[in-house]
Amino acid sequence: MYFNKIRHPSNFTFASAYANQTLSVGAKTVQASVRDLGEDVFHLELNDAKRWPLDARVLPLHDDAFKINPSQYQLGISATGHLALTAPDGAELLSGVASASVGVCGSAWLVQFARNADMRFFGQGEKTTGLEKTGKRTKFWNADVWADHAMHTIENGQADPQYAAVPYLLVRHGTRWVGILVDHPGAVFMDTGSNWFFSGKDDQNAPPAFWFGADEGVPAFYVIAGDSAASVTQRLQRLVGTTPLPPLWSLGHHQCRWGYAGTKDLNALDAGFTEHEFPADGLWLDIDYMDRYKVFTTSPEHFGDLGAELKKLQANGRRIVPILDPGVKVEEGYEVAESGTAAGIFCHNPEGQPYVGFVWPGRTWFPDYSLPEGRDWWAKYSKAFRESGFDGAWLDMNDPSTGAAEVDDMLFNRGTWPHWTYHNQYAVGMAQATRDGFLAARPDERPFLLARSAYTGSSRFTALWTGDNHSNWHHLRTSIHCSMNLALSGIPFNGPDVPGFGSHADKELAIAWYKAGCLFPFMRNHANAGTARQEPWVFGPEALQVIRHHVRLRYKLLPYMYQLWNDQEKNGTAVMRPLFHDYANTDAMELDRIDDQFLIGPAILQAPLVQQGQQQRNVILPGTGRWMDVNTGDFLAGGRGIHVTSNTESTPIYLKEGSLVPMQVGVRTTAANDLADIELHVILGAGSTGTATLDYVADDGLSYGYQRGVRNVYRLTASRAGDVLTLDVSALQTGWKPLRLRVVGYDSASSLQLRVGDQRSTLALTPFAWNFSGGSLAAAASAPIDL
Ligand code: NBV
Repeated sequence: MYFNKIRHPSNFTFASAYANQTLSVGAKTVQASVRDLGEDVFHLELNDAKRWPLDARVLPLHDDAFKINPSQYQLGISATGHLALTAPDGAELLSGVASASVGVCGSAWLVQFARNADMRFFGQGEKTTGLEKTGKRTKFWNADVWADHAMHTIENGQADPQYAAVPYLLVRHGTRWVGILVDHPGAVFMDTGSNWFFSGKDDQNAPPAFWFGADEGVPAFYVIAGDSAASVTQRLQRLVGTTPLPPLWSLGHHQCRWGYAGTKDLNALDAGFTEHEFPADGLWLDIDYMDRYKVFTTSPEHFGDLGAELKKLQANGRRIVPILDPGVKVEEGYEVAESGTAAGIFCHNPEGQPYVGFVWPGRTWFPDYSLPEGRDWWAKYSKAFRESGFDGAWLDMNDPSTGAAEVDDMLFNRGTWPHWTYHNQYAVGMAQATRDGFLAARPDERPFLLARSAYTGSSRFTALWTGDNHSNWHHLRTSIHCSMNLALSGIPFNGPDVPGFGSHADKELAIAWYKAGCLFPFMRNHANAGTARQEPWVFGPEALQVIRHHVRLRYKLLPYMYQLWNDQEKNGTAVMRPLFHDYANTDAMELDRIDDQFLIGPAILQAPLVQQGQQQRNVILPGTGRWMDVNTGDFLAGGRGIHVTSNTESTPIYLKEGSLVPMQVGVRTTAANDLADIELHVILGAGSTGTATLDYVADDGLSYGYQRGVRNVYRLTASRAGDVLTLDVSALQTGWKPLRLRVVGYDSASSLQLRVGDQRSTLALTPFAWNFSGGSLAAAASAPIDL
């Protein structure tokens, strides 16, 4: 696979006429159908059994999810073969390049739209190429990054493609937004105006355009139109499938390292986190926990009584998450290899033999997850793995990584599908099968999986980490826009290795990365074998204090984060997102150029310091409302930029006025939590005239009880007059244990008028100060209220 060459429109023949769902392309024809799915979501597909005999899309997307409103926009092909997306006011939002919008070149196909000066591009899944994707040429092909790219390009964040392929483009056109999801599992290419011609010189003859296409396979794509990035992103997520509500523990802090091998390491970590009063849920095991790297085994050297040893750790609140690699060691007598052979579920090579690659155990065979029976086979082992006591699974090397062996020789569907058909989907099949196994073992427990590779729709089954990054400042900055673009592309549950996998992290970087990363959707400390240790306590007492404080903050904010995951499951709303997701650009404020600030849900804005030695920065406060600076308690007018200085202890964080932020009680020193016992922080400053509302959802954070009504939902509405806060509480659902809450006010709030149903009472708010992020924050709290 060439990563640096993509097909060029010059070699394509373009459609010149369209009638009766048939496009004339040169002397030939292809079938073209446009479907309006509702809610301004469209699907366009071309068919020609000779050119594109294979349709390898195995994971159906939710085409039927858009029945609420009829479309206002229109996607159509004119009689001259011109493809256009038209807005309700008649404006062409996407306009095919004149006489050259849909083209073919043998089995390759390409779609080309005119590119206007006011278009900007985002999304593209997992890339390290910056927040904005304008002027880029790229491929979507799951890479085994450290094996496929040169190390210096990886260290500098220049390696493209990465591990996950999500061929999605989010286009801003003035005040409107369009999402284009290429519905194609093969190697999709895109050019968003790179003007790349020869030796980097501009192609002067080319009309300004952007294009996408693929080398072979049925051409198809979705178009989603709307007035905001948020509404397009929500519909994309509903289309590809929303992320199921994760178990609460998976949102905590995780500790990993290549080298943690068994009970001895796990016990030492458990003791370390306990000793340092540092909350941590997940303790992870890398490849050494296996018996000679054989998947679904454990090493007798590193475990005694596995079940009992795991239970002891679990009793202390730890969850154990080992790695699973798909490659199965070729070895006589190894039960997994023999049963896979007997079931005939290993991928073939072109000679009809099991395909052999090279992973940790040496020669390996690869389960063919494209086969339902291949997935069932893997699910059976995953079930046993879960039953042995492990809590989650970490799915690595699923790009798939085959060492020195050419991946193209790995065929799917009993040798009948060429490699390109399923390469990008391989990780999805593995995740789907593992999840099935976990659910078979514990039908009433939400599984947690973390995968390295992914494709469209994978967030239905697994979270994603962004693979082998480096402990350097560049990767810290990159992690912000990479995670945001993943969320915009339908993979919201993601995060990087903190404070970097390869290279050695030093104290300054570790502190900065923990502060910047403490609210990312997924948070795991992980390091490469041979690098300097990077457990949170190795950087000295000052670093430990700051790092621990921000991890405790993450735990304190878990009830808030949990609301965001409920919203994700229900509505597809992104969790971590760029400012332009929630706020429109203005001429004075180009929010879509801000790549080092982010929102965690609607209420939290973070603007971390991500340059070495940096002590001050500009911060954009978007929107027309005010933001509370958590380090001073000041309510600051939005719609402007401010200059802030910071220090080692703190990171700039702002809470949006008009928010209700549920938090755990007090300072969190362990991973224990209870969503029915919270503080409700009312972010309304003096002089506020608005209201703050939240439908607070609470359940056990682990089971599927919430789907059977075993949960509570309270509608909370707060307002402020002078120094008096008012809070209305009404129960929308009461299927779980009743809520206990303490109301916390700011900016001299001194009393609370509480209305619960018909009952009214007045409570005093007692002043106290707490440390949100390094500074002392003046607040006032009520006594506990039992609902
Ligand atoms: O299993 C070892 C590593 C793992 O620690 C890392 O997180 C994965 O991305 N794994 C890759 C294989 C080795 C890569 C050099």
